[in-house]
Amino acid sequence: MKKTWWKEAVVYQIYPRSFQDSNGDGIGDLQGILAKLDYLKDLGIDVIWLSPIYKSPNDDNGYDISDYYDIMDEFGTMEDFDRLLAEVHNRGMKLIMDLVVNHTSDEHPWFIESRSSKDNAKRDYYIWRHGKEGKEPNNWESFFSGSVWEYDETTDEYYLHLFSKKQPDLNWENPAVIDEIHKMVKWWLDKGIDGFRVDAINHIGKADGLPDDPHPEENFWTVGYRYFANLPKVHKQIRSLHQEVLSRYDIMTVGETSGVGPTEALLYVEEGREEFNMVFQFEHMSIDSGPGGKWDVRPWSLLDLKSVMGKWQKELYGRGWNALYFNNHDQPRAVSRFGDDAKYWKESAKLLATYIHTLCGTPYVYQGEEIGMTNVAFDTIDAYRDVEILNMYKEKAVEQGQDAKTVMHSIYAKGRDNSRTPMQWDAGLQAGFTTGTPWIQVNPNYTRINVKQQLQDSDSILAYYRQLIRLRKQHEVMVYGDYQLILADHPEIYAYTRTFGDAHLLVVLNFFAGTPVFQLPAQLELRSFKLLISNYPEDSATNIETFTLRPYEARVYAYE
Ligand code: TEU
Ligand code: CA
Repeated sequence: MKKTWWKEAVVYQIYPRSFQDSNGDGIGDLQGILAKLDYLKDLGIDVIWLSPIYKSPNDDNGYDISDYYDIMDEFGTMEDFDRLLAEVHNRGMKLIMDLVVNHTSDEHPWFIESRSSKDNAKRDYYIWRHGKEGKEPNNWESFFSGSVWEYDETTDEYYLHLFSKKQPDLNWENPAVIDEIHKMVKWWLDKGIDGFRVDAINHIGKADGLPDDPHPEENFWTVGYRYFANLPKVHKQIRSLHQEVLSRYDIMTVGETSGVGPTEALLYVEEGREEFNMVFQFEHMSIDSGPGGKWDVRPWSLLDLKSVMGKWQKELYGRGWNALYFNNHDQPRAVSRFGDDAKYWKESAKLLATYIHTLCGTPYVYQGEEIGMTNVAFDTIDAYRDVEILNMYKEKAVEQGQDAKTVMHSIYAKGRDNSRTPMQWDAGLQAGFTTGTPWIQVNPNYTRINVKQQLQDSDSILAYYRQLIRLRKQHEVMVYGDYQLILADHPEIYAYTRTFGDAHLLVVLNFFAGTPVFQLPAQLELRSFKLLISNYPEDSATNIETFTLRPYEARVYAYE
């Protein structure tokens, strides 16, 4: 197995809008991030991933770009960025940007020109079609509710947008678009950034002819979705970007590719494919969703998590590489979703972190997860900001007349704003995020959950993350070790070993509030063992053959 820096790294994702405001306008910014670099260095972070900071009208908080070559006004200037990059490098850390090229903002000059007339040079930078019998060109559904088509009066045609109507999809069949993207990516890499997280890249290829989905009544995620997700044609474009640009730099790349299983993911990440180093898959993010998708909230089972993640660990081992995460700006907070953000808040936050950091792959820490930030439940829809939430609420509660309380509960469980409330730095005004009025309300539990309090508590979640990350640097078996599941059928205990040469780890995780008894399988022989980390005080009487686990208890042993 080839050893590289991006396999050994821990990545920290910053959602700049909610991280730290330096000028009191209630919006996070680059100077705010600069002020927190030592905090990240002290945590042990190697790579920082910035969600988009380019010029944007912020319909989707930066994922709608209107100028790839400049910084959005709210976040500061290009000089601020250059200084931030230099200071990140001065601390021995790296910085990767979010590359959003499936679509632009409708306020990008390319789109303004494209929509101006049917015969202008940039018309085919985007995907325009005539209506069909006075309706949209086909029946595909947008991720942000409604049709993927928006009618444009000027030229009496529709343009395609998989996301919001202010995010028109670029036409990746057009060589001029590909040239523009390659040029822009090279420009940023020549500035010295260390790679990219590549947004929604699995959607850049659409089915030839843009055909109707013949079964719109069926499950969107298995039928319609397949007309614009992970089509074979996307690999040609990604490989071209790799060969023409990415391959010329010592960088890391992580593609965002929802809808793939490990076999399909290998088409993106297998060594030799010359596409991405790793991808964010979503299979473990749907174990609590029904056939209706993310808003169809269902209970999840540990056996599902074991089978999904076990597949990824086994199939990519030695062939590709996993990106390991439970949290990001699109997902609800894991401690509320898969842990217990009430009685066993601290224990379960540490348990979930232990899991992500002891699998084989690169762990991603999303801002606030390192202090156990939780979901939020605002009283009214007016407190929410996310375009996906607002569109869904309008479609379900207003237009379809679904029960508003039920819709709000699905937002409380799965809404993206759960992870977009301001970072909780201290128990002071607005959690120390801003001296002004935050663009979105702070989670009221900031007085109890904040960085300042946890920096002073050696038993805090923050201290535990620092310890976990440090362990990773001391034990390469945590990075490169082969994953072997044990106790496969246990409904509460998730246990596995990691092996790399003669280094071994035994990881034992109790994912619930019960007190199950761990039985070491007969085939496992531990001549000697040492507890490396746990979220409980060490039980000195431990008989490694069998011991009772405490609620949400995590133990990691090194053994021979
Ligand atoms: O998310 C894209 C994304 O999540 C889809 O690829 C996925 O298939 C769908 O949501 C179902 O899970 C990225 C960004 O992370 C997100 O914040 C943006 O809103 C979106 O792209 C558009 O840029
Ligand atoms: Ca600001």
